[in-house]
Amino acid sequence: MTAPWWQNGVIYQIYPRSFQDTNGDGIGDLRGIERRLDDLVSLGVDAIWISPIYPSPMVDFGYDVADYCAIDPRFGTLADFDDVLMQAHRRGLKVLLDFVPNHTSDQHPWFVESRASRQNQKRDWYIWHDAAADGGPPNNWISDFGDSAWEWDETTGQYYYHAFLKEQPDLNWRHPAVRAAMYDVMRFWFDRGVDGFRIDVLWHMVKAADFPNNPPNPAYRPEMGEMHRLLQLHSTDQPEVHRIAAEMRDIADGYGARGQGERVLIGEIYLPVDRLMHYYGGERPEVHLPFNFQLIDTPWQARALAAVITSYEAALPLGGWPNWVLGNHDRPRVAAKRGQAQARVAAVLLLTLRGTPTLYYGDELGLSDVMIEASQVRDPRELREPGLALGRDPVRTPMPWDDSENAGFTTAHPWLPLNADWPTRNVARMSEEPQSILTLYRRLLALRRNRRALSIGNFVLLNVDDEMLVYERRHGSERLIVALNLGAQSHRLPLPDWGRGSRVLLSTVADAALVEDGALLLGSNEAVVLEAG
Ligand code: TEU
Ligand code: CA
Repeated sequence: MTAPWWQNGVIYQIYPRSFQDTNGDGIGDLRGIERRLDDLVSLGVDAIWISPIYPSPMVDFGYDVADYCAIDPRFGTLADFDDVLMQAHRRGLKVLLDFVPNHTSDQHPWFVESRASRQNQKRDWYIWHDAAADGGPPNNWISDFGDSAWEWDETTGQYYYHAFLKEQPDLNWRHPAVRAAMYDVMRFWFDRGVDGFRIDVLWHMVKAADFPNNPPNPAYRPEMGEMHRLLQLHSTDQPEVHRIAAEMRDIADGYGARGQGERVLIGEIYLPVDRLMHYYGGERPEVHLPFNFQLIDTPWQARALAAVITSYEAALPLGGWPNWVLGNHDRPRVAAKRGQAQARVAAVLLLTLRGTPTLYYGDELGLSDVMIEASQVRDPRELREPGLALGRDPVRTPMPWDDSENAGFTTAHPWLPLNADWPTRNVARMSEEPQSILTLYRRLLALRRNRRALSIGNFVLLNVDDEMLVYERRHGSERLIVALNLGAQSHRLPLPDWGRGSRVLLSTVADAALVEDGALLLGSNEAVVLEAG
């Protein structure tokens, strides 16, 4: 039996504003993505996920959607999108869109209607509530971007709920008409040929019906950001969300069942593993891949990583397919957190663990967080709670393609500054360098494509100590050993009997790893993939 594409493939996240500009406005666009498809094929990924491209006031850079079934003119037209889709498919690449169902823009016609009067037929499409007895907000819920999650509406004399910005009112998913309208949106894109969706804040979509106060978070420290003052016990992860996820899955599965290609759903869910697992579904299947963000936050130590991997593997429900993420457009980049040497080790980890990896654009260059001057800040998260390093601009900077003007990203002034080292840290240059992290990513992706042990094989933890993490990936007679050195000391690791004669397929460090007398000699900050035989 062959595994479906979303199990053995690798997903690549594109932040479209920052990928490739083609019309000289300093903002990436769909034609830019189309122009770079061959680069993605040569990198070796299988699918692209494009962050939102729908018409939007861009208060949250597209996560405030004003029309779910169109393309923002800054990114192009629906025809441009169809071209991207066709050109991607011609190259064997799948295309995933970002679906933002929890909230719309306050400029969406639905919300314009909803706020027009209490009698409007779309009133209940959003979450309206009377003031508390003292005239204040209905409860203590805090927006993820700080401050009360309730906004007073003068015209109609009620508060509306927004888990994010006040310009992002939450939809009322308990309303059947909302569900029906949003399911039609999914069909609109599926009918055009889209291969799946990454679903924004899936765990936020349903709130406790009686809106009780959230309890205080005992672990809260101010530098975490105000949202963490409370535990989001009643505002997120409610039991009713699972029915919605199952209904979405039904829609996706309908296409596969009709022989129109398997469509995938990926849920953006920040929850502890035990809660996360529920989103695979119970009696009814839910999302194929509930995003697993643990590699982003786990301390970069061998024992901590081993614990995360084994506990996640153990928690997976029967038939649940794992997935791993090292970075995205909201979180610090892996190179910034772990340093350049360990960013290479992280690449090996991401691409040799069991489960679908999602790669964040630029991480294949070892791109780090870019310092943004106060005057250049664009992210509302930073603007609302400045100075806590919560801003996301540093990880959303333009892709450096070559050493021409503005790194080949744009002929205009880029919307965010480029990484200062772009004259050398760029795709063209690093493609020529046999030791670059980009070359490492290419080789890893090629290896993963050629070795089923890596894409769909079993995972067995072989060894863990203070600095070394060693595991086996096995498929049939194909047995690979992956050894990571998370530290700066070199190590000598005796290999299991079956692996004594292993040869090195790939290393993060030139000519360092060695198999000698049945032991592996691993250099400082080195990760290797060995093949037994
Ligand atoms: O992110 C949800 C989310 O959990 C993060 O916003 C998180 O709260 C924040 O980044 C903490 O650092 C999704 C999108 O990925 C994000 O870009 C949007 O701003 C948000 O939803 C609202 O749509
Ligand atoms: Ca542009």
